[in-house]
Amino acid sequence: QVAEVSETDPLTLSAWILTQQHKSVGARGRLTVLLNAIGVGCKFVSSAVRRAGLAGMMGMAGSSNVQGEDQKKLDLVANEVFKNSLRRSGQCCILVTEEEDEPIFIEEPFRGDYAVVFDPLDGSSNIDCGVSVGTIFGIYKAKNPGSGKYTLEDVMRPGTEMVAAGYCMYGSMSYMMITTGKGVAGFTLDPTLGEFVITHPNVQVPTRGPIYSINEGNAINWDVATKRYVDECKAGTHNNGKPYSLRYVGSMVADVHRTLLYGGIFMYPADKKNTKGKLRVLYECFPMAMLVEQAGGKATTGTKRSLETMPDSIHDRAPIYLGSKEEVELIEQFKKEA
Ligand code: AHM
Ligand code: MG
Repeated sequence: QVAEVSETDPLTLSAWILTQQHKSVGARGRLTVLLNAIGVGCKFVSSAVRRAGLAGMMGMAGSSNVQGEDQKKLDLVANEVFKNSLRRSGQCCILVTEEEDEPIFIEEPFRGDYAVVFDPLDGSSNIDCGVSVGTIFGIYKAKNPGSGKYTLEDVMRPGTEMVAAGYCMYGSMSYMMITTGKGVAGFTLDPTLGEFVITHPNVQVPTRGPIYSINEGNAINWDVATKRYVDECKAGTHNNGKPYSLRYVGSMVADVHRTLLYGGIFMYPADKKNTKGKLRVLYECFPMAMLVEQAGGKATTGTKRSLETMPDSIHDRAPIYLGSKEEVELIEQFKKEA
């Protein structure tokens, strides 16, 4: 899956986005501008994440530094960065961010035809200890482009209508995975160039993978199908008696990133306490489900394809099981049998 990077001719994210645009008949380059704005936001956040400990940005919201300036927590900084970059791109009409209760309607002259849903810094419990966090985003095209009329209905839509989605993981390196509905491409931020260069031109999630990823601390509240699946992972029932490995970072971006590359399954089920699970439909489940499907994997709520969920509010939640096709199909089968 990994491509060699040419030292003298690296394919950068911006160049790749342009080539995608050239493939779409009638494209006017607006999505290109928007995706570039997201790329810039990710670079900014990547650099902020790397400096966070030194710059005193760790968990310090509300406190002030020696100059008496207010210091912001990294997730609030990331939110401001993306809001500004998206607004300035001139391509957005509505933004939905995990950090804000209300949707943001972009005013003229900055308004455009795309609605962007995002989690600027996901995995907040991992920020202060330096473990991987990430940005997740999904993009819809407004229902009536060019009309100047934009409503909440432009974002309250199933994930099948997203035109692009992706995430950036701020880990040992910063990785960007992106789809515009024609497969998944992966980029790695070259810190010396300050550019994302293509390293995974065509990501394919393996059809099986002996890794399961779930917060097992919630096991007491799981449903029958989830319990059965995890028990069978441990027993190696579907792996010639060899038990699966458990890997759980607690940052969705990191857990999904590993699942895309190594295969296996990532689960955040509904349980007795959280009857809709934890993860947010619009800016956590949908973008990841679109990426996984575009990479040949599957994503389900347990009873239906994740992307076909209709969110009932912008911060709605849904259970999710995603990853290798055959692992997800086992869960679907167990749900039916339960
Ligand atoms: P956050 O948006 O508050 O960071 O929460 C989302 C995160 C996901 O990244 C991760 O998959 C999940 O919460 C972990 O939850 P838990 O700590 O319950 O296992
Ligand atoms: Mg989140």
